Amino acid sequence: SVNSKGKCPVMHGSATRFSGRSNKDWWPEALNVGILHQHDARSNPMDPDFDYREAVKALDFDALKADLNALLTESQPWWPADWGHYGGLFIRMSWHAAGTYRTSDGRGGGSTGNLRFAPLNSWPDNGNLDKARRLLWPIKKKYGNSISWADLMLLAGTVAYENMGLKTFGFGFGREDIWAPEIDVNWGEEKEWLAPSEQRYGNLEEPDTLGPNLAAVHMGLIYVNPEGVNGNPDPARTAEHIRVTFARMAMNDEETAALTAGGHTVGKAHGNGDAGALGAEPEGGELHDQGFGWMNPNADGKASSHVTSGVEGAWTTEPTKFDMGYFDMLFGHEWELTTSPAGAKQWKPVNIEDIDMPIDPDDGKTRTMPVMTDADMAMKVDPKYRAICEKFMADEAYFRDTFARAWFKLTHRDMGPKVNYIGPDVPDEDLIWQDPIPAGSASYDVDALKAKIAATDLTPVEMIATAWDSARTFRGSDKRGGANGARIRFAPQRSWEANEPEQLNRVLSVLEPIANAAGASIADVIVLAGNVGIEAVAKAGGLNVDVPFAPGRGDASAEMTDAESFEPLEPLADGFRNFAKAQFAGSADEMFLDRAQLMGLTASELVVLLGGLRVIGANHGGNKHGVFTDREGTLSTDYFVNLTDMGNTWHPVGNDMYEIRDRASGDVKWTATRADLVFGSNSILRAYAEVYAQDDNKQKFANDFVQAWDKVMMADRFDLV
Ligand code: HEB
Repeated sequence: SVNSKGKCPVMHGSATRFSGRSNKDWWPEALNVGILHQHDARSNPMDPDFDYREAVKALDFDALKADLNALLTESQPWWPADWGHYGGLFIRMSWHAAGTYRTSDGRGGGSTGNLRFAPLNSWPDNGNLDKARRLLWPIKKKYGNSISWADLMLLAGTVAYENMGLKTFGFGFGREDIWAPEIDVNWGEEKEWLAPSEQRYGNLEEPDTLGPNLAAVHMGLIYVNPEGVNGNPDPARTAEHIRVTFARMAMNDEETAALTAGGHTVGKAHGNGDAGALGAEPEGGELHDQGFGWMNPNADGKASSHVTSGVEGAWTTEPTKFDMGYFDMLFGHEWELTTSPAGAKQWKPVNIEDIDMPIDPDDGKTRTMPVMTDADMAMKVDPKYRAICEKFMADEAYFRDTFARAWFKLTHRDMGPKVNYIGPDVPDEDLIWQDPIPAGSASYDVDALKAKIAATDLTPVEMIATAWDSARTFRGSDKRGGANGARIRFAPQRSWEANEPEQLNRVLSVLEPIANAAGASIADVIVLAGNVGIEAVAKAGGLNVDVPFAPGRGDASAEMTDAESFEPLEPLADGFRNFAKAQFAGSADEMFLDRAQLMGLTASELVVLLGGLRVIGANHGGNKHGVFTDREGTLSTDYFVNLTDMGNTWHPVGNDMYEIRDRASGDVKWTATRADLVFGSNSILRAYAEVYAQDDNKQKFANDFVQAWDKVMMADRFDLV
């Protein structure tokens, strides 16, 4: 084993393979500040000026698609294709790449190429998808930097569908690869693959009690257990779990039924053998396995010997065609429980005509038994899914269109606005889940507008807070939210407690007429007013700053806004404004870090912004926690100077609140929350706080603050890149 020190002649002076005990082992409660510093220039092998979005524009799209189409039917001896066609396998890869997306935090999804890395490359549910990537490798190799793995993995399934007879809704390129697994995604707490579902539900009988941010019923699964809840077949119960897990991926009942039916219209399940005999998953394999996992010692070079999920069989009579065969099979037969050769619980038809049976994947002749998983049976047994399937059966064109749209949404949901899609197959139609924003004017007089804003009776804090609230919803995970579109004017954002609705109404009532008169968008004016506020408070501190501004944001309308889909973007806490909607015991600092990561900030950006916003007085509702200064309203380094001053002492006073007292007199000078004191207690964050407390860094502080502010204001300006 790799941990047997005795065998190794090299002294383990460095932490190469086993690292000894890590800080995380010694201090499991410490914040994982490293989530702010992933995917940096040193892990990325591309040249510093490499821009994937530019590179992919130069791709020969037709040639790539022609090569993919050819590959689909070029069966390789090391992984023979079912019926000589890899379509099903590629589609399952695309679906599993995209299907980790969850609306709650926007994390997961197919836009990063993370299926190449652990844990996803080795999740039990992703069995044999390593084969799909190795099949694609010659194409990746050939087209090189102009096609990312992330794009290729989603394109492969999409081309497969076209090849099998579906008119797809389109395809957008533009997903840039990461080079190491993400460390910010919580995939669950369990210590064992496929641990019983109870471990992630408050109450397994109530599927919405699935843990926050999770969208699968087991550790290591994309959605539900194909054999039933905890492996106990019961389609009605499975249906309830499908509903919750798919909703967490932004899919409604109709999209869910379309995806399940359209997904299993092609391909087959693999369980014709001993699942227990399979070798290690890719990440756990031997050196000489070369990252190839789940080796099947009983493989005899036949497709029909593959073992993946353990479920065995095809769902339709012609599994290499996109047709209505899934419905014919499911609704045209009665089904009974059976067990696959690998021991999986599955359903088989009570009676079936020979001619309706799928043929053997190798010999193309022998008839085989079709299959339904418990999840497929759910489509028939659950009354809502059943009604939807009946509608599909009565109207094939409707089914095809609904499926094509749901597939497009599945594979593009985490790419952000439509301006991020590249290539010839980008559909024209705007879709509500893309959070559409019309282009705004960039040709108005910015300086004149600034002067008008400055002449209003709005205070700097009102302007700064409103700009911040408008921009801070941005999350890099799925590129949603942000100031563009000025959706802060609409439900649900207008009434979020985090946005101080009364103050917001007043600020908007002043800014809206100014925007209209100038021909600028309200979205632009909200940000510009924030900049006016920042320049005012900097000037008050004798600091010289010029806050950059790029006009051209647009204003969305309420009709372009799916209010419900914005609910997960509500800030339940915002450490930058020392706000928490409710008391989340002991976790204000964690929520702060999470928000900073979603906003795409580095640790030093987080620190400089926080310290500046505190002394400006931008706290929610004007609360005074953490306002470590006696000249509130002035941009200064006072927050850091006072945070690090040993003339003070720090005292918990209950409810996660603290007092900062003068060490000599004992007088209370300030109050604070965990979202303040973490910057003095966490050794990494403190190191940055010290930088900004230094006497020589006052101007650096101002510059860095403005730069970080601008980064937040610009985070969603995909229209400019
Ligand atoms: Fe699926 C396959 C389950 C959904 C697509 N799936 C499969 C399998 C299973 C399942 C178990 C088998 C695997 C092997 O190989 O063995 N799914 C499932 C579930 C669900 C699903 C439970 C939930 C409901 N799918 C889905 C979706 C899609 C799909 C949504 C798309 C859209 N799948 C699929 C495919 C396949 C599968 C295509 C085939 C693969 C091959 O052929 O290889």
